[in-house]
Order: sequence, then C-alpha cells, then structure tokens
Amino acid sequence: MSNDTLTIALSKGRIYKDTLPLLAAAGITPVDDPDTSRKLILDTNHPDVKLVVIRAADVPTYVQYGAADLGVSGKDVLMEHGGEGIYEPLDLGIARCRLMVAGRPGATDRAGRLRVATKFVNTTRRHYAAQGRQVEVIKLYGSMELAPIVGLSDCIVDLVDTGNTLRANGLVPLEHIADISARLVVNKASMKMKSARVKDLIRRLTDAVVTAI
Ligand code: PRT
Ligand code: MG
Repeated sequence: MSNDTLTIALSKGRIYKDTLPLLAAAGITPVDDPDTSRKLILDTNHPDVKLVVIRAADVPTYVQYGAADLGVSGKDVLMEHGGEGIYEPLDLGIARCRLMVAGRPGATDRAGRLRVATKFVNTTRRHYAAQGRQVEVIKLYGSMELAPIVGLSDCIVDLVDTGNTLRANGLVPLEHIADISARLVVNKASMKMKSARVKDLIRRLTDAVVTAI
C-alpha cells in the first residue's frame, strides 16, 4: 500500500481477539469492529496505520507481495506457505496449539502407504518425507476429523488444543509435528523502505509480549 501508511494483515476470530490487547499495548486501537463492520480495511487511532482483516491462510500472501507491510499469522499457516519474501521477527505467544497426526489408536502402525487427510498438504509431505515414509496426502478444507471415521483416510494432520474435538470423534493424537503460536511477519521490502516505523512497531510489540508473559 501507500508509502506513508503501515498496513497490518490479520484474520478474524482467535487471532484478531488475541492480537488486539498486544496492539493496544503498542498504542494501536482499531476504530471499527470487524464483527459488526463490513469494512475490509479498518481505521485505527493512528491515521497512518490500517488493519486489513482477511482469511487466516491469506495473511502470508498479502505480506509476501507487500499488500500488507506486516501481518499476524499462525506458525501452521507460515509452515504451509513456506515463508518466501517474509521475515518472522517475533513470536507473539498467542493462539497456541500443536500440529499433530491423529487417528484411531494405532492407525499409523500398519505397514504400507498411509492415507493422510489434511489442509496442511506441504507440511504433511515434509513431515513424512523426513521419516522416509510413503504417504498419500488427501487435501481437505475443514472437518478433518471426519475423514478417518468415514474411511476416507487412515489418519489426519490437524491442530489440537484441548483435544476435545479429537476425543468427541473417537480419535487420539499419534505424532507431534510442531508447537504452534501466532507470529508477527513483515514484508522484506517494508523492513527496508519503512525501517524506522516497522522497527518501532516490532519493539513496541516485543515489549507488549514480554509484559503479557
Ligand atoms: O476459520 P477460517 O477457515 O477462516 O481459517 P482458520 O480456521 O485457519 O482460522 P482460525 O481463526 O480458526 O485459526 C487461526 C489460527 O489459530 C490457526 O492458524 C492456528 O495457528 C491457531 N489455533 C490455535 C487454532 C487452534 N488453536 C485450534 N484449536 N486453529 C484451529 N483450531 C481448531 C482445530 O483445527 C480443531 O478443529 O480447533 C479444533 C481443535 O481444538 P480442540 O480444543 O478441540 O483440541
Ligand atoms: Mg477455523
């Protein structure tokens, strides 16, 4: 976006809810509420700071191409995206969960090619390639827990927080892939071209995270 504006991309829901107090501690408060407003670009108390509210999986793309200078994105989403064109200077410590392989007990013990249902296709391929295990990855867009129940796959790769969703569907965690939390991400060109303002914001958010612990 324009050179005198700082644009921050983030998604509705838990990321927005958990980022808000950190932004407030850094001196930035939105003027509009994304839950009641239909605006996609939210004004803040700073005329030159805007928030864009988009789908979680789109945040790295906006930041990569410089459509947003900064963003807040789950590590799961960043791992899947690959991180091209993006710096990841700060772990915000929010929206924590674990990326896991899950299924019926013992589902991954059998020999042969596993069928794995997930929306994290790249991460899943990388995980099993590192084990040297052949898998067939089936791309889904949601409700992964259903796949093993209806015989679509042997197991799933999904995010787990309390484990309630897995339990409610007769599934158990089988393998840990990564600990997940939301990260501050920065467009590489913005880090150079808007260096003073971006670094000032990173500093403020770092202080906010340290205080929040
Ligand atoms: O909803 P939308 O399709 O727009 O995108 P999204 O689902 O990617 O966004 P959102 O807001 O649901 O999640 C944003 C980010 O929050 C994710 O990218 C994660 O980094 C983080 N996060 C933290 C989680 C969870 N915890 C979480 N528990 N994201 C999703 N879940 C889901 C999980 O997929 C599973 O269905 O909650 C369920 C498991 O929760 P438990 O408590 O039952 O284990
Ligand atoms: Mg969701």
